[in-house]
Amino acid sequence: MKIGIVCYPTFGGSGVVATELGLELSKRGHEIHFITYNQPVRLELISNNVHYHEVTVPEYPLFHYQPYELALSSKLVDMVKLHDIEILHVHYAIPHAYAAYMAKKMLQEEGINVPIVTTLHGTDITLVGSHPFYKSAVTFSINKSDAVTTVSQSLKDDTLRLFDIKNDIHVVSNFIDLEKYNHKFTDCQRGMMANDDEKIITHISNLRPVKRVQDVISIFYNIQKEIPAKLMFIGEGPEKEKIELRCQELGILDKVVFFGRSNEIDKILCFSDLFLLPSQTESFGLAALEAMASGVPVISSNSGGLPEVNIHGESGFLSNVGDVEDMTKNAMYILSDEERLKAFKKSARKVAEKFDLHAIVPQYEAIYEDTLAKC
Ligand code: GMT
Repeated sequence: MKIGIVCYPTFGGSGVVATELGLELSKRGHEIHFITYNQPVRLELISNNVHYHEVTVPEYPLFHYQPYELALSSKLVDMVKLHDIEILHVHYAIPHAYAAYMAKKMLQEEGINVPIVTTLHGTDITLVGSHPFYKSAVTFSINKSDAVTTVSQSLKDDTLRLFDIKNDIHVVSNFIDLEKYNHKFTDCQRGMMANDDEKIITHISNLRPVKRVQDVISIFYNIQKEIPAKLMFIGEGPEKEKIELRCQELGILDKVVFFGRSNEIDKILCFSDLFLLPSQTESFGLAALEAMASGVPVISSNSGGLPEVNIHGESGFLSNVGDVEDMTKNAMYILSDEERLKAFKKSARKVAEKFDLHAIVPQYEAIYEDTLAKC
């Protein structure tokens, strides 16, 4: 198939999933066209089956807001015609599903039919999409999609609860390329980051309020009072400065490492002992899955889709949002006994294996085939 993929090209989970999906589909023989405003961060153009088409929005002083949706829908029309793209798969409803629908209508005028598959990723439903300013347009574009998927059962439930949805929603979990995380311990260069007796605790996110990074610091503060430990922060975002200040106030700045945005997440996870994800809401928690695939147990909140990924007592533990005490207790339970830590590492990896991309990518292929046959 010739598939057009629209996504945010950033470090966010939806862009990562869209990119990994496109790359895997290309390995399976499909021709993939990424259409977005920057080259996706995890996209390496190493195959002649993968193409990237940039959407450019010229600055015009008359416009207070530059019309990205318009530029995107125009680009979609042009690329579909130029490359005979058969199906468009848009990741994140806002504004991608809306722009794709406009493109579809324009193409219909020329007798070209291109079905749209929309994958909802989380905040396009829970935080942003359900805002009254966007709700009507989001409802409309979901209902006008030819197929709709969510990355967890929890997100499907939220979508049905928050919007008046007329079409079926397929749950297709996020997935992981397990081979990428098959490192040998000797590759990890743990010694560069910590002493042998120190435990390494990691958090990866875009450091937004929804990630509750202050809870990450509180949990780590409690842990390092009991055992030698270091905290690794990967990501950039609006909470960064507050995090630094709080670490300084608590006198733990020398135990905290800030990596910023990194494309070497697998290398950092390789030497991690525990992953913290105490989010307020999380449709899936791809970062937790990446940690588990690296054999890193997860201490997370039990919000949204996290219980579908982090299995309580197997890959780590779940606690109520904001229950720092319980999260600390669970973290200490795992970290305080070497044999137990080893067992949790092994079982975290085992749980991650259920999300193997080889099992999940064919589910998207089946949806494309059904959608093309139907439309
Ligand atoms: O978590 C973020 O802020 C980024 C966001 C995105 O849209 O890129 O992530 C969402 O999609 C990921 C991939 O499907 C999920 O793993 C994340 O759980 C989800 N984030 C939230 O629901 C907050």
